[in-house]
Amino acid sequence: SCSQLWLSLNFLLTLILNVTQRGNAYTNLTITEWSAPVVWHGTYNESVLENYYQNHKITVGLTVFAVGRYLDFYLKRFLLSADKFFMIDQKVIIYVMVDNFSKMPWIPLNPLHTFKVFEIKRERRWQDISMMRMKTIGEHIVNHIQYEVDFLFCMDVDQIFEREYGLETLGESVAQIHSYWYQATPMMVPYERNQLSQAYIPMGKGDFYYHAAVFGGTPIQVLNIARECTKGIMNDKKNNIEAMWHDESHLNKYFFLHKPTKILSPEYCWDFRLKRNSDIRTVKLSWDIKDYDLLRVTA
Ligand code: 2GW
Ligand code: MN
Repeated sequence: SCSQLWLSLNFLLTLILNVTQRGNAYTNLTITEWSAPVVWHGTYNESVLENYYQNHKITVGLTVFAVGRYLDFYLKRFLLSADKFFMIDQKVIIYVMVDNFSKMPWIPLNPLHTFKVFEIKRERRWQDISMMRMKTIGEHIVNHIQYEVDFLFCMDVDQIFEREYGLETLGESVAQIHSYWYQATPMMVPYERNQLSQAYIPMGKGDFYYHAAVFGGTPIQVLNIARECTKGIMNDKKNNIEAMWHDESHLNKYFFLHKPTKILSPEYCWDFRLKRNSDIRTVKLSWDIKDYDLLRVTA
């Protein structure tokens, strides 16, 4: 009958939605199965955090790479916004890795914030520019960063801080939910599916799809992330394989095996081209514009 058909259609639809989308109950998930907080705007108390850190002085590090056209186009905007919104009132060291020291934009910084600028060699392929960041981050943590900061973030340069990005984001190991996939179930997300790749995650497994544009933690944890990802990338190279989303695929594999202790909501790395629903209350960091024609021609 008609109503039976309607019921089974309804059932089918619910089934499809359950497989492809995290239901509404999950969109504002504030704690994971392994009891890690998922930080959304409004889930933390700023004055409690500020009081605590008043008596526990810390320094926060931030690595950013700007090579080739990304140095001309993105770095200055990233740094200006970081100085304004990243860990206001905390000591910050921004580790800037550039391929041309003379192009460094020396913007004036808040007195608690400093730069350390390093010249790195430019990889020929853009995929390698992105992936080899993991190797460089690891080397710098071993050589000096571990003695200089209590927490470290590693970020893409093609983004802009929009609002206060503060103490609520600090943790042992911190992962960023990718804004494109925050409502998707693990079945749907673009994990690496080639079984021969070190980044392989079996269909249906996994927790969230994490964005490699932001990750962090204590220097020792970030060192472990960087080392494991570098190992995976190098092993794949040896076997002539490249994971679909490069370092991001390997980062997702890492956080699949070693669950992050804190997760940041898509408000912490939002793409304004996406339709914003009521989940996204305050955007703290947003994707800068991407003009592939302009940026990727010589990469
Ligand atoms: C990258 C791709 C194509 C052409 C150039 C570049 C490029 C990247 C470059 O010429 N110079 C440069 O400094 N980079 C650095 O690598 C820069 O810090 C940039 O933010 C980062 C990652 O490249 P990006 O931002 O163009 O990649 P997305 O935004 O597509 O990022 C995701 O996927 C990447 C792997 O494909 C990474 O995992 C990245 O962390 C993800 O956010
Ligand atoms: Mn990016």
